[in-house]
Amino acid sequence: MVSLARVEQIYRQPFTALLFEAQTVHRQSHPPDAVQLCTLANIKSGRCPEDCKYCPQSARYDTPVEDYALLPLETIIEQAKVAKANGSTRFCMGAAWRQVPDGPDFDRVLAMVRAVVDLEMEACVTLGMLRADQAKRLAEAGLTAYNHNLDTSATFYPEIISTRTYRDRLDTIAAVSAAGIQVCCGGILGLGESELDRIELLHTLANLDPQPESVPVNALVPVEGTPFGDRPLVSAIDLARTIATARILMPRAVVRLSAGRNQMSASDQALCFLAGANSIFTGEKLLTTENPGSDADAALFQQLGLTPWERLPQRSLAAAEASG
Ligand code: SAM
Ligand code: DTB
Ligand code: SF4
Repeated sequence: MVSLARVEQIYRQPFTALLFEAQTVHRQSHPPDAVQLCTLANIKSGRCPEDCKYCPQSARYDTPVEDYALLPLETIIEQAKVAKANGSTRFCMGAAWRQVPDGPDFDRVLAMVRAVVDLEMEACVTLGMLRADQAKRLAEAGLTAYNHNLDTSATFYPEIISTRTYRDRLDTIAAVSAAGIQVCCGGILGLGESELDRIELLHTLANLDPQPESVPVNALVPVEGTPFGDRPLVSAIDLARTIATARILMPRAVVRLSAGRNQMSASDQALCFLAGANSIFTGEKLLTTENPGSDADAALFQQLGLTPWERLPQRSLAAAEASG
C-alpha cells in the first residue's frame, strides 16, 4: 500500500525533480523512446443514459455528436485493418452504454474482439459496467484489456456523475481483474478538480490490486452543449505532473496520453513523453472529438525521435490460457 502522504510528496515535489525521477523509473521498465500507437473505434455512439458532465455522448445534453446503434462486425474489421496498416498495435472499442448488454449485441461485441485478436492486435473494450459472467466471456474471446476509468477522486466524483457511484466503478474493475483481463483505468484532468483530487485519484489507482496495466490520462476536451463546454484547458505542466506521478507509482503500466492532444503543441506533448507517457491514440478521431491524425503524429515522432512500439500483442492470462 502506498500512503496518500507519499503520493502527495511525489506529486508536489519541484517539477524538474519529479520529471527526473519519472524518467529514471521509466527507463528501468520500458524502452525510453518507444510509444505504443492505439486506435479507437466508437462502436455504438450517443444516447447514453448516464449523466457524466464531460461527455458529449450523454443523452442529457444537446451536443453535436452522431447517434447510432452497434455497428456491423464488418465495419469494425475494416477499421481495425486500417488501424493496423497505420501502425497501431492496440484496437480499442468504445460503446456509449451504461452497462454491457446481454443478447445479440454482446455476441457481436465478442465477435469483434475475436476478429481483432485474429488480426494480431491487442483488443480493448470500454462498454460501461460489467458482471463477472460477462467478463469471463470477454476473456474467453481473447480480450487483452477492459477500459473503465475512475476519472477523478472518490470525493469529487459525485460532482461529475450522479447516475452511478465510485463503488460501482470499483466493482466493475474487480470483476475485470477476477476474470484475468488486464485493467485499463485512469482519469480526466480539467474537470474543475483540485490538486488533492488528482493526488487521491493517483493514490486509488496505485493501490488497486493488481495495479492497472494501462493508465489513460485524459485532458478534458470541452464539448459545446455539455455542462463542461466552456471549461478552460488544462495546462501541459499539470498533465505532465500527473503522468510523472503515475509513472513513478505504477512503473510497469503503460501510461497513455489520451484525450486532449489536439489542443496541445509538440512541446506540450514532448513534456508528457518525458514524464513517462508511452502510448497515444492515433487517427483523425477519438470517439467523437478531433485527434491530430497520422500525418501530424508521424511528424511529431520524427521531430522527437520516437518510434512506434513493436512487440507481440499482450494477452490477458485468461485469454492466453483459453487459446492454449
Ligand atoms: N460508457 C463507457 C464508460 O463510461 O465507461 C465507455 C465510454 S466513455 C466515453 C470512456 C471514457 O472517455 C470516459 O471514462 C472518460 O474518461 C473519457 N471521456 C469522455 N468524454 C471525454 C471528454 N470530453 N474529454 C476527455 N475524456 C473524455
Ligand atoms: C480513455 O480514457 N480515453 C479514450 C478511451 N479511454 C476510450 C476516450 C476519450 C474520449 C474523448 C472524448 C470523445 O472523443 O468523445
Ligand atoms: Fe455514457 Fe461513458 Fe459518456 Fe458517461 S462517459 S455519458 S457512461 S458514454
